[in-house]
Amino acid sequence: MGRDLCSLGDIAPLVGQGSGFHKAVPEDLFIRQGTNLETRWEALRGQGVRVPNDRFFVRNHTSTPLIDAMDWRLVVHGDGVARPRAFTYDQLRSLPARTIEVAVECAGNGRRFYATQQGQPAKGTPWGLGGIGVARWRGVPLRTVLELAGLSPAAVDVLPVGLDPEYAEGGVNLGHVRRPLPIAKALDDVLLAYEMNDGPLPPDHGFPLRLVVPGWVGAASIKWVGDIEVSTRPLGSPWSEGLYAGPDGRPLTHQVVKSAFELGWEATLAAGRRHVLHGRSWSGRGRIVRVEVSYDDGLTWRRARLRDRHPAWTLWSVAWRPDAPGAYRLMARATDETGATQPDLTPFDPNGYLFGAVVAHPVIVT
Ligand SMILES: Nc1nc2c(c(=O)[nH]1)N[C@H]1C(S)=C(S)[C@@H](COP(=O)(O)O)O[C@H]1N2
Ligand SMILES: [Mo]
Repeated sequence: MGRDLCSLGDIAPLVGQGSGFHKAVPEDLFIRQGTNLETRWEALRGQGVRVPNDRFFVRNHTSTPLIDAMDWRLVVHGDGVARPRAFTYDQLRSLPARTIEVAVECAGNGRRFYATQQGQPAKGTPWGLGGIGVARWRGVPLRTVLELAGLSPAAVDVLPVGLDPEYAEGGVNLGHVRRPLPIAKALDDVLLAYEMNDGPLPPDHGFPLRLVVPGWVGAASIKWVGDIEVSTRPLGSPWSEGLYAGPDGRPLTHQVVKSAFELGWEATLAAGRRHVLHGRSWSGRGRIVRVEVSYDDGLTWRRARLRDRHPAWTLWSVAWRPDAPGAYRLMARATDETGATQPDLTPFDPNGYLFGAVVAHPVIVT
């Protein structure tokens, strides 16, 4: 596995705030979800397209490792490359760079609504809608690195492995976080990122290097990558079989269409006043073309004004003047360029992945 070149013994997991994060975890920016941090949607109000690093969600299977970039290597090996080799941090940074602005979103984003809206709890982290962020990522195309290692035309799968501690579930050690990527996607638009929002990748987001796999479930975007196996035979891993697989057993790929209001849960609004509400909608399959909003539990819908149609997500706004005090439920429903629209119900998934139904966001009018 090339472990001689990137010894795990050199990596001291750093425990910040007692829970394995490196960044500060202020209550007004994050909701703690075990080893993960969910971004509060009210913390995105007034932000641009990109989510600042200090409020970007974190999904850690274990804890954030602190890695010395100078000791670190990216090892590319396997029967799918003719010239297995190790890259230093500086070598990677000197290769032609690419910059993309795309989302990383957890497959389980919205999981808790299987329970709260559909009455069927799914197992796993009960994310609201804050398991997503958009950043500017800069790095080397995975394709470049594979080609430098002498990629074989017979290669079918690529397996990036994380250097964070091994992950155990139900008493079973599943090893290091890793997930195979089909060669077609690996050669298409996958980035090996060393920068996030114009600075070095922060420890919690994969320093010194992570994959960014556009449009796909976040689990594909392996952080703290130290090793990439290239294979001429299909590869498997717990993160593609069972974990992050659909009810049909196939590894999850694209994300679904979702929408969220930049408002706190049960936010308070004054009656008899005009409010401009803001929100965002996104899809793993392309741009958002339409967003509609309902204030009457889905009886009537009106178009939202699309303010920034960024390919990663669309920022929108709507005006609302609630006349009477009371409890209301705001709904937003988006359609992407493939014609996919958010449904009223998401077919149940016992693992709680890909919840795409319209979310009813409670607000209190006083
Ligand atoms: N090595 C490693 N990579 C990982 C993970 C992890 O725990 N370890 N979590 C994955 C999951 S499930 C998601 S959703 C994204 C989250 O990326 P972020 O923490 O930068 O937001 O990282 C992915 N890459
Ligand atoms: Mo995830």
